[in-house]
This record gives sequence, structure tokens and C-alpha cells, in this order.
Amino acid sequence: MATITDLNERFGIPGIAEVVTGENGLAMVRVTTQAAAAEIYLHGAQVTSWKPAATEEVLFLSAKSRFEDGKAIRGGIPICFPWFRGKIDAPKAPAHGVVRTREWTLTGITREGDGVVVTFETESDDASRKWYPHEFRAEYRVRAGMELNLSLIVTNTGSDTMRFEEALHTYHRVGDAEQVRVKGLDGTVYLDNMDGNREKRQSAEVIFTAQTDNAYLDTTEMLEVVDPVLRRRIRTEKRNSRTTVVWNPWKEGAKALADLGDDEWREFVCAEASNIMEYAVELAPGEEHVMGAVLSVQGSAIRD
Ligand code: TA6
Repeated sequence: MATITDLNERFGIPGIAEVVTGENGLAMVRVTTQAAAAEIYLHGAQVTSWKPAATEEVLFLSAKSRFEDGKAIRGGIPICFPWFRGKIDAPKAPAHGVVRTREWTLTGITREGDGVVVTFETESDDASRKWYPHEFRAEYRVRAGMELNLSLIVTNTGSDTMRFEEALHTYHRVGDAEQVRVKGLDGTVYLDNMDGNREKRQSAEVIFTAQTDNAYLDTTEMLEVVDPVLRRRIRTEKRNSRTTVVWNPWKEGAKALADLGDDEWREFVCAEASNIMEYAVELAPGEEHVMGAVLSVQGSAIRD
């Protein structure tokens, strides 16, 4: 296992991007360019911070997050794969799959225009085969600049067809979740996970008045998190994503999460590019699937 110093010597770009020691000794890539600053842990290949120039932090990160092997970092953009939420046929399996709680291999850091591209990969192993009997390689490409461009590339490296769910579980940092509106889902059918996954239809913008956990189906629409407190809109353009999940734990959900402060529920909303449930992806041997999300911020987040 390469040390952080070895990784920085091999991949670091002085003054632009370096591999450093993050929370709890975990390796992290820190990007600092004129266009943006960003932090990405090798643990889970998880983006935990993105600040385009002249903009406040765009992603939420819990002050109580654990940075431990086998645990997911609470915040940023967790990668859910190869299943979403609990595994239906294996209640003891880890929620949201096996890749957000492991260290990914850093495979590259390169400059590209105003941004920096950081690439990671992970693949099936005995730990994944315990729950998911397929062979895969997952590659993750993060381009941090004035936009945050994410691509999750899954290749079926086995000899049988594989079916998987995936999500880029983005925690958008907001001033007050009770005042936020999410646009782009008006008229879309969704399953309400707070009401027995009953099928409903979204009327107008999504607002938050209680614990919210909706899976919007058959939608490729751009999402927009409208935040009147930070006076900004965070947009997500999806690529090859047929579902969108919107979540806020509210007061009672926050209390049930040991790695989230009781009052932190107000500071984020999750709106997630995904392919879940009946829109899970099916790959034949040798096939590849790329799901993407491009985040951008409009308006000034600089408080008066
Ligand atoms: O994205 C919504 C969701 O699936 C919710 O059901 C809730 O479980 C959330 O993810 C957080 O999951 P986690 O395993 O990170 O606590």
C-alpha cells in the first residue's frame, strides 16, 4: 500500500493538487486552483468539499462524520453501488453497497482547462463477492473547476450479466432546508419511502416540511436546489441517469443518525443522480455504463 508521501510524489502537481493527510489519517486529494478548491478522499473516492471561485462551500459535511474504514463519510458525495439503500435479498448487507466504505485506488491527477481531473478505480473482490456475485471494475472521474463534473464508469469484467443500482448521493449545503425548493421534478411520478413507497406524483417544486425520502422515476431532468438563504441555485445536469432521489432526514431522522448532529438536518438537502429500482442498469459481459452529473452554482453565496 503506497504511503501518502509516495502518492503525492507520484501524482501531486505542486501548487495545483496534492495528496495530503486528511481527517483521521485518511489520504485526501486537495485541489487548489484559481477556478476552484476541492477535497476528495480516497476512502469511498468521496468528494467532501467543492468551492468554485467566489462561492462558499457547495457540499455539506457533518461535523460528526466518521472517517473510518468500513464507515461512510457523512456528507459530500457518497458513491452508492452496486445497490441502493438496503439490499433486498440480504438484510445484513451494508446500506448503499460496498464501494463508499472502502479505499479506492488513485489512478491519476491531471490538469484540464480551468480544472483538475482526479481519477480513481476499484474492483470486485472477496468482500464484494460476499454480497454481490459479479465481477466489475468501477472507475470514477472527478473534474473540479467552475463546474464539478462527475462520471461513474462501471465495466462488467465477468462472464455473466450483472444488474446494479447506483447513485451519486450529493449532500447540497444549504442555509435552511425548510426554505429550500428543488426544481425539475414537477409532474414526475415518485415512490414515497416515508409512506410505504406509495406511488405519488410531484406537484410543482419539492419543498421540505417533514422527513422526505422520494425516489423519482423515469426522469432525466436537470435538478436545481434553490436556496434563498445563501442566495444561490445549485444545478445538477444528469447523464445516463433515469431516477432522482431527494432526501432530508428532518429532526427525527437526524436524531437516529450517530454521525449527524441533531440540528444539522437544516444544513443540507440530498438530490441524487441515480439508477435504482426498476431503472437499475443491466450490463452484459465486457459492457460499460457511464452515469454522470455536472454540478454548477448560480448566484452569490457570499453573505452580506
Ligand atoms: O438517499 C436517501 C437514502 O436512501 C435514505 O433512505 C437514507 O437512508 C439516506 O439514503 C442515508 O443513508 P445512509 O446509509 O448514508 O445513512
